[in-house]
Amino acid sequence: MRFPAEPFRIKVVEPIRFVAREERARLLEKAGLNIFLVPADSIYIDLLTDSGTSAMSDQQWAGLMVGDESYAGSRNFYRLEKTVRDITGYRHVIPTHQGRMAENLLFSAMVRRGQIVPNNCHFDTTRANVEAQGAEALDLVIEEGLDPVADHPFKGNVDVGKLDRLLSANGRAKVPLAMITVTNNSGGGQPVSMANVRAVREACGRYGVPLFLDACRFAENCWFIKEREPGYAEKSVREIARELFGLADGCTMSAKKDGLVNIGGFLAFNADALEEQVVNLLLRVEGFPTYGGLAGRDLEGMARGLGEVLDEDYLGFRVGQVRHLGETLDAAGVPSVKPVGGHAVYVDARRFLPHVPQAQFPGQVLVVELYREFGIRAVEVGSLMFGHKDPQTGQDVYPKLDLVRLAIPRRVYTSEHMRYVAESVIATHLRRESLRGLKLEYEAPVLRHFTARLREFEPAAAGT
Ligand code: P70
Repeated sequence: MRFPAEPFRIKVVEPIRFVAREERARLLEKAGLNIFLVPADSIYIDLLTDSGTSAMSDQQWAGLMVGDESYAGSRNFYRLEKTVRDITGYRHVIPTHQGRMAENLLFSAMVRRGQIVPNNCHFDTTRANVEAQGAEALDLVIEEGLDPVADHPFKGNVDVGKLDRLLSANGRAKVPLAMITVTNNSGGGQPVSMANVRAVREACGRYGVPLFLDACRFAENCWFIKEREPGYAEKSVREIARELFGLADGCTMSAKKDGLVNIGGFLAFNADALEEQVVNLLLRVEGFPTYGGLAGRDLEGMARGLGEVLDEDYLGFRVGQVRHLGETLDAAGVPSVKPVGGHAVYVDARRFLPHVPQAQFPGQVLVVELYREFGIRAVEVGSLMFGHKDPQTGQDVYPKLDLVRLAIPRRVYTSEHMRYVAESVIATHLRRESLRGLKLEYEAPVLRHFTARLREFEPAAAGT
């Protein structure tokens, strides 16, 4: 259960506040028990997301001072372009302000009404951008990827048999591109093997369908390939990344994850014909192609971050820190998705709180408790986020799993912070039977988890 110590030391500190329990309880009440509505400076350890929350290095901060804010032809763009070309091998590099804009540009250019885009699992914004074109976003992850306790080294893999059947039944006219998300965030941050990406490439190749990677967490995925896939232990993560990107025709990237920056992203690909369409759209909605909605200094931070994320001492520490949290919880009997993914530990709230039915949001119960008692912010990925009424029958529909994600920001928290998180979750688990379900008081028609308001059941009414 050991992992490498931090391969960095701390030069700048940012104080975090541990507000009193009564204050936390008051803020929660005011927020309608919705953690998205609690001000961040009243949170002690914030595990809401690993996106845009990384600590930049001294080299990245120094890079901000050499930002060239010219409207066109900024030197930082050329550095970013070279960095992305070196890592991916793709010819065209289009910066964007974050990942979802890269998705928007790609799907606007390539996807039409009535078409189907397969993926292992679409992330929410990817799905929304596919659906905005009037197309279907289809998830084809392997069976094991949907089972929280199945032990498989690459639970993010695509079911190639299903993909092949989809492609042979529909062909390129109906499937304009295929995607693979590395690592598979919606499936628990699980990696995809090189062999699987190669098999997907071959299936797509047979039907002339281009393949794109949703590459937000590509470095973490490559680290898992090095650790787990036969034949890769002696290869550098940089070599593995080059091979991985080489199997696809392009990628979308939210650099807020493995770009180690607080804002930024890009779309990269080989096809010359795609460039013209994408640039024309970019000019209308995002900016000139040498800045793509970002300042020159942001481009420099991204170029430097993309280099740093491939450092193997960093990756060993990073993936080790997340795994250690997962294994500590596991050893204490806290149920979670296994094996631990690259960026987060997902606690299984249905098994944690078997006495709280899905209609009473077990995941959110745990989220509320972790903040009220310990000042920790996690995020519910379950009945509150995905539950809805069936438009035909009017019945409530719940997702298979109610998970609580503890996403670990990169280079931000120390091992002592992680020990505090583990002890808090374990203490909550020990008194789990005293936790009560929640009731929705307000829900918006779409993406209700962001604005929902909830209330606790009175003790006498619990379970009814
Ligand atoms: C997360 C964030 C973003 C993301 C992703 C994949 C695989 C694209 C994007 C979009 C979003 C989030 C969720 C809950 C709370 C806060 C933030 N994922 N593809 O934490 O990228 O945000 O840059 O447009 O995971 O998982 P972008």
